[in-house]
Amino acid sequence: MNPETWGWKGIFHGFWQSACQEDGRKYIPGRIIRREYHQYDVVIPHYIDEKPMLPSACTAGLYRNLRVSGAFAFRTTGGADYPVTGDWVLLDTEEDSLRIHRVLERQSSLSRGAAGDKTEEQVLAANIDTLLLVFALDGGRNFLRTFLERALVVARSAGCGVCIVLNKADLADDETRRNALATAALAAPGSPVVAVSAKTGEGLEELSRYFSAGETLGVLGKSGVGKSALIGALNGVKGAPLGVTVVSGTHLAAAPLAGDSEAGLDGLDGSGAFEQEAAPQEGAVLESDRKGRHTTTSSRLYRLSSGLLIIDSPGIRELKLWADGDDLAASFSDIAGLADQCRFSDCSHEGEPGCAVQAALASGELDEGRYRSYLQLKREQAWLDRRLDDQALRAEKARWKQIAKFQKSLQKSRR
Ligand SMILES: Nc1nc2c(ncn2[C@@H]2O[C@H](COP(=O)(O)OP(=O)(O)OP(=O)(O)O)[C@@H](O)[C@H]2O)c(=O)[nH]1
Ligand SMILES: [Mg+2]
Ligand SMILES: [Zn+2]
Repeated sequence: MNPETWGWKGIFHGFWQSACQEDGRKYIPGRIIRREYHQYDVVIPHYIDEKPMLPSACTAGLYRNLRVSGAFAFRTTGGADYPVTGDWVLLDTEEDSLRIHRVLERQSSLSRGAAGDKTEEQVLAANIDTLLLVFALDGGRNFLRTFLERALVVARSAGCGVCIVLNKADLADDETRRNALATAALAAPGSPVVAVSAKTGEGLEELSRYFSAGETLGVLGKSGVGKSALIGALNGVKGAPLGVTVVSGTHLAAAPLAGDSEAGLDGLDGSGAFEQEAAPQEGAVLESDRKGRHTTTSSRLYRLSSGLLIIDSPGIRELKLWADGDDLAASFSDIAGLADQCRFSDCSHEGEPGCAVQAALASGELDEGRYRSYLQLKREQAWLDRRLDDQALRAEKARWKQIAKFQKSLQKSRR
């Protein structure tokens, strides 16, 4: 089982080697597959070509409930620095237990503004190649254009690709389906949009054709739209054996659960490294209808039988923007293109003379609803920029105050 099967890329290899050199340690790389508060489940893949990098005491496998090292906790400033599901981390022993010493630079990070008054980044998952924006065509509020537009800005800011999935197509009539597909295509020009049903399997083959083994997918959507059911169903596509490769079992900190054998890591041989999870399975669609809701409570990385990696995440109620002006402009490239033609370069498009956006609205070229979403998101984004500037200013002031204090105490001691 080589590391690529867990999403390892050349760029991480470079980060790993320079970190080892910098710190003079033989770090072991691993991927976070689950986080529970400050405990992490980490997969250490087998490094065929890098055997000497693995200390002999450590074997490939799944390690549960690891923590960050003391030095890591000391160095970090904010919550966003801590590992999340999908992160590649560097491990080393500390006081006889395996600890996380570093997080390798994220190639993408799915973030939103944290809940509450603090303006802070909350990272939901990392190193996602393509994010599935999942909606349900069940007639309720599970497919809203405004939410899709917001999610697209968030995905853009995350730095990953996007695929729009309209689930529960089995519950939608032809017209609902057509309208939804058209709305999604308008909001996300260029991104794939697929109507599927985790229940009947419709559209799943088309969806899986967009991805290949070793790629990491994420899901983003409201609770109950069928994210977990979709993952279970994708795992069963094309007659592949059912069952998701994951963990369950005892809390064994820093103890290898798998032998050093290649087969041990995949877990499909039942070696004990991985067990089949009851949660998302193809049967979950019918199962949970009977037994009540199986709502997902923490993000978790699954390795499907096809070799595709997917991070299942809890449903989100609120998606506060964590993005900059460029992310917004990229998601609304049609409006950004018009804005370039406005008479004033700082045009707010809310009634100035010579405004190309207003002209496009009047001619019907630009959709009114899309325009309103844009204004709303732009206001929110500008507010975020101001808050971050304020915070940076306050931090800078505090730093100078500290320096002044230090100088004063120096002068005192010299007297
Ligand atoms: N009819 C129909 N029902 C579905 C489909 N997909 C999922 N469901 C049902 O929708 C409900 C919610 O599915 P989940 O997969 O738990 O939804 P989720 O998005 O993971 O929800 P959270 O984990 O709470 O975020 C379950 O009762 C599923 O059986 C589908 O394609 N068609
Ligand atoms: Mg779920
Ligand atoms: Zn304008």
